[in-house]
Amino acid sequence: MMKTLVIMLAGLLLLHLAPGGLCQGCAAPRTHLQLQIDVYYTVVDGMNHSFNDSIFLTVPQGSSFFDVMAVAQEIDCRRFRFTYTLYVWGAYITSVQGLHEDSNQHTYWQLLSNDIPLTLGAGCYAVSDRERLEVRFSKYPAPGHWPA
Ligand code: B12
Repeated sequence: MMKTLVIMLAGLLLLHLAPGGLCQGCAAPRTHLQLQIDVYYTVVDGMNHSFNDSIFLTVPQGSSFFDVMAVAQEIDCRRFRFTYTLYVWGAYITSVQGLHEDSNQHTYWQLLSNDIPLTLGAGCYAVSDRERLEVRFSKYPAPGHWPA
């Protein structure tokens, strides 16, 4: 009786320790490896057309737009370097590749995903697999000229 119990417990332990553990055969195998996703990241001077640089990146799932920018900067600091200022909303991108926003000229760095402007800042926006991310030097309307 005791021997059977010990054998059963040992069997359960082995099953638990085996690759995939008790999830073997499940759709989502249990793994401690972090899932990775691929994104395409572009920095473009949309005003003076002085540069337009892109890079394919593999980043951990759950990464923010800001994380992607930081990884690109680490890989190629010349093309993807950027600066930011912290506000209550989070990180506000102030320059890319040495080109600074200028409130007197109403220029800023706009964030886009698949060509659509984001409604969240770089630090809050979680990127998805195969997403096309862009930071574009753009112009915003002068105060009093915002669309209704
Ligand atoms: C005006 C404005 C802008 C102007 C600011 C320049 C200027 N001189 O006016 C411009 C057009 C440049 C802008 C840009 C963006 N904005 Co804006 N903006 C606003 C708005 C309408 C008013 C801010 C303001 O003047 N507050 C009053 C002053 C006295 O307070 P302040 O703290 O000093 O304001 C500064 C900061 O708010 C900063 N700022 C402006 N936008 C953003 C966005 C983020 C993420 C951060 C961290 C800071 C920041 O610039 C302001 C002026 O210096 C707010 C909405 C609101 N009602 O608050 C949205 C708002 C803050 N913006 C927003 C967004 C998403 C953006 C963009 C990311 C849009 C994009 N797709 O690119 C970009 C920022 C990109 C970047 N470079 O990081 C969101 C933030 C939401 C969030 N949870 O993250 C808001 C809340 C609008 C919304 N969607 O509801 N914005």
